[in-house]
Amino acid sequence: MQSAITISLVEEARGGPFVYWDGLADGCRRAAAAGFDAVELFVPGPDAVDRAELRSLLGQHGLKLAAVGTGAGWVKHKLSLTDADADQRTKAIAFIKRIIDFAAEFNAPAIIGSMQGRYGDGLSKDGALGLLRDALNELGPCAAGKGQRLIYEPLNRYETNLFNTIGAGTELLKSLDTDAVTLLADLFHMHIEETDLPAAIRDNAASIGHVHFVDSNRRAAGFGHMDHAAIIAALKDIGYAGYLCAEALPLPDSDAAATKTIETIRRLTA
Ligand code: LER
Ligand code: MN
Repeated sequence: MQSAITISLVEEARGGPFVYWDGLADGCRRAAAAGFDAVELFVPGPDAVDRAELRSLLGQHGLKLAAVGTGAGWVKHKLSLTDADADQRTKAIAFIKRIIDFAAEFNAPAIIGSMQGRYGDGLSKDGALGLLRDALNELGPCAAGKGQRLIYEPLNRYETNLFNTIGAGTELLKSLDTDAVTLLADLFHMHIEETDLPAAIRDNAASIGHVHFVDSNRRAAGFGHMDHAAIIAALKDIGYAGYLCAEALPLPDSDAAATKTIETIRRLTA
């Protein structure tokens, strides 16, 4: 397992669960100093990051790019894959395709979280689920064409009413025509929705492609009451070799959140 930490470049998301907020250079420097293997970026859009600058910063600090989040499509532009309006859905798909391409230039996958949307507002549950499947069936092959998977993130009930558990996410993957989509197990969402986190990991072993490694209160792993030892034991059991990425609130500050995360990862993966 490898470690990663989030950098948000989206001003509108301030207050959200990302560790670094002060730009790419600052985030990369601090991530490397704290000992992380990689960074995960939350970008305002596909052209917001200067490719040459990112390549240079990753090289200079010996970091990899773990993944790129697409959530700004929702936060900034209110784009969703399950919008009742077809033009809005077309724009949402185009936005994600361009982030898939950007991330793939750095050998990283894109993540679909809040851009999945929700049903209601003119759409039935079945209608929304059908639209989400159609979108993933279109976007999965785009990612595969670039040598990547596409990461789909089940969210807790307060953020979506589509898929809330890893088991439901696995059923979604099975219903797709593409095998390029994999699941993001975000421990905070799982803490709200799952009956038993280690069991959910073991039961859905083949579906899990990325982990948001965080605590029960969305603070860094070690600052809440989650049993990370049992979770890491389950991830070891399934042979998980992907990232443990800190998508956590910068509390009491970014550096303390980073240090607590890396201590927890090292203690439990040693
Ligand atoms: C995105 O990764 C996520 O988990 C959201 O709940 C954060 O806004
Ligand atoms: Mn997450």
